[in-house]
Amino acid sequence: MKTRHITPELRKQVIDRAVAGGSPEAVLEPLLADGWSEQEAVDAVENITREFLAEHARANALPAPVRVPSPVGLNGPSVVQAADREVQVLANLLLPRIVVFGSLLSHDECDALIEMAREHLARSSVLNENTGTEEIHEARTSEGTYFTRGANALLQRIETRIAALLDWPLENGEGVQVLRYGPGAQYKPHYDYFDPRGPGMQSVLKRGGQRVASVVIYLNTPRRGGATTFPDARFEVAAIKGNAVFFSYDRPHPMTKSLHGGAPVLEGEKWVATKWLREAPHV
Ligand code: PD2
Ligand code: ZN
Repeated sequence: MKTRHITPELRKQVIDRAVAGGSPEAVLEPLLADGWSEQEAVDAVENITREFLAEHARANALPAPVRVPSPVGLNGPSVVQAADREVQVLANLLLPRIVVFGSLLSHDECDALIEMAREHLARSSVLNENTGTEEIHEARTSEGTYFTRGANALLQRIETRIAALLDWPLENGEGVQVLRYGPGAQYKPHYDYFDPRGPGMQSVLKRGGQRVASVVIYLNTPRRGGATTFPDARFEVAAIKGNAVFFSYDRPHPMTKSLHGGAPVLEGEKWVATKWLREAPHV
């Protein structure tokens, strides 16, 4: 779409009004008074605010925000159609951005994923951001395995469903990781994005850019413990078979408040499937 050229003076008027907290009408007014159509003015204000936020972020040494999956708005539908399945929206938080989904997978699908993963489990590793290599670490005491995207019909169906639910391209998803936490096992609070300053990160980022969102799907209901915690929000999501927690982070920075962990399993075991979404196609 071709956008109409804006003079620096008009641009400044729009920014000043937006920064002063003006209403949408007040922010559009200088453009409308200059003879712009409403659609031209709305498009221009969107562009100006995006550029202004990016400039502000650069000036304050913050990474600029990027687009992230945004599955549901506030007070929207309680049930959404995600390709072949109806999924419930159980909770919705803006900061950190979290959506809790009910019944993303059927119980049979959960059982099938566990059986697929069981024979391939190995102690989970953590990415060393200095070297870019995976290492065993006491912060993550689960066992897990990773399936390439589209590895079989079940994964294809689940990945298609998640892509529809999040309205995010299937190709931008990493493969599914299945984790098993035995009694006492946990995943201490961490961020899922990659620290772009890490010297080993360039090769990771080359394959689809940053991670921008995560979906953790509960494949069973542990008898006690094993919630997914968000310490900055003092919030936790109970692990219930078939349900899932989605969270997004629009830049690799703690200001997203996306710090999260898997609390220790106190009784029984806990199985999850994690899907990470990248900015661009993950190869
Ligand atoms: O198992 C969890 O609840 C959990 C918590 C934090 C999983 C992950 N992170 C992850 O797979 O990144
Ligand atoms: Zn995580």
